[in-house]
Amino acid sequence: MSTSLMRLAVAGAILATPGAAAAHATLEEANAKAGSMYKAVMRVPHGCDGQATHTLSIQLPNGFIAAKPMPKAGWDLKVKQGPYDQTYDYFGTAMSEGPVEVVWSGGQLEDFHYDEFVVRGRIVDMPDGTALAFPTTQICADGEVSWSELAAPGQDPHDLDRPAPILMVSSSAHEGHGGHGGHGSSDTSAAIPEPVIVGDLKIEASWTRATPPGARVGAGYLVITNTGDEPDVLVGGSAPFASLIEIHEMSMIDGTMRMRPIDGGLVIAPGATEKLQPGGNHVMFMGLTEGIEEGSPVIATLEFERAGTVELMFTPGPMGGGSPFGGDDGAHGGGHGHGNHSHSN
Ligand SMILES: [Cu+2]
Repeated sequence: MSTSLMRLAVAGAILATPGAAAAHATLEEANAKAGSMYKAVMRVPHGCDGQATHTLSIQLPNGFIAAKPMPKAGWDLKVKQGPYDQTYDYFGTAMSEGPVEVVWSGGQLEDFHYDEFVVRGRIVDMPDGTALAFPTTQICADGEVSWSELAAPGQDPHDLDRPAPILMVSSSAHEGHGGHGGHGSSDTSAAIPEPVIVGDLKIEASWTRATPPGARVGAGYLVITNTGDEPDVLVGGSAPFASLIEIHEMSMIDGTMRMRPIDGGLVIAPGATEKLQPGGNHVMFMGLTEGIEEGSPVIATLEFERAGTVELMFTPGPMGGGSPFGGDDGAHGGGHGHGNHSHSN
């Protein structure tokens, strides 16, 4: 049927029926902990519109690293390698690339059959409540079904015709203190530096992450409050340990979270507090000329359109870990440390 492709191109309007909701490709276990191994079992309940599926591909999200697919009898297995969104620490090894897509082909999943496709990998540390999409495509003789739609902000995922299978990641930080063990920093959280005031801006809790050997990029996180009546814009900065500073945002591109420079910089509206944190907006230290080590704070200069430049100390947390100040963003109330003024270093 040569019309199948055209029908697919106009998507759900034609094919969506209430009954179809039960037949989505889904993950058997849709919840996992950050910092754990996760076995993604993709459940595929049928072929495409009457035809058998001969090829199935799963795109692996950022933050799901060192993935290994399970071979299936009767199917050829191919793993596509590619760059990760950042350099991750994998048990002491810097990992900046790896499997990004798995393709099983040459099989025969009949429309009236059900099958499962398995990939195991590591979920890196990420903020509580992060949604990881595993866009999945079934290819048949005359067309394909792509489970790759993502809910826009405020949209109910149930309204999607072809939703991408989603894994919800919860943070082990919510289990209380010391959940990570090993690096020993959880019960000796670094003192939060005094807020730095520059113009109408109050800047708090600036931190970074220790980088694995050979890493070329690092990220900076901080909380900026605009106490004035005019908007200000974080446009960039400079640092002696990096060749360039960019201000990045995260956005969904082709079903994966990717980071990219924010056009024109990050606006801090009057009265607003902007939290730059893992999984969201961040300061990107590009072209690291030296690694960032836990216990050795680094100094960088940030530049704001109105407030001008400000020198900040970024306290490194553990490699791939959370804020050295304890909380998700380090900006929880009270208990500011002494003798750790950002501007005096
Ligand atoms: Cu970035």
